[in-house]
Amino acid sequence: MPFNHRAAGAAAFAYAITAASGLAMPAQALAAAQDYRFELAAAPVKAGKATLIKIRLLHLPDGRPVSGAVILQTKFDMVAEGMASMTAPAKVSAPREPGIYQIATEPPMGGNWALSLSAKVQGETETLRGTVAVAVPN
Ligand SMILES: [Cu+2]
Repeated sequence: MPFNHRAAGAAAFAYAITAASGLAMPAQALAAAQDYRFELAAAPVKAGKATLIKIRLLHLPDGRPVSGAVILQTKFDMVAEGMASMTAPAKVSAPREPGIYQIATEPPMGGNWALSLSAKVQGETETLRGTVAVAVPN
């Protein structure tokens, strides 16, 4: 049945195009990432030494902290002060409080830093992304 075969192929192709452009995504999935926010829970203590940044992940519709998220990527830099090349390590360490994520770092200087994160939350298909302003004391 060559005709049916071709029709099925065309339909699959059309679906692939729509999915790639994002139009096939359910409205729920589009809203999901916007339902979350990363917030600073505790700032680093001092520049020039090993310190912890604590980040809280909030589910905005109910205001609850979200536990069990997997932090995929972190980036800690001074782009906000025009120092894009100044970065510091930002290593995820084991969480100790529900909904709080600990990032170990050692910023070489004080000032306005930004911590960018991406994370996966159970039950959400979209990857969450956020940037948190972090003031580092000298
Ligand atoms: Cu700097």
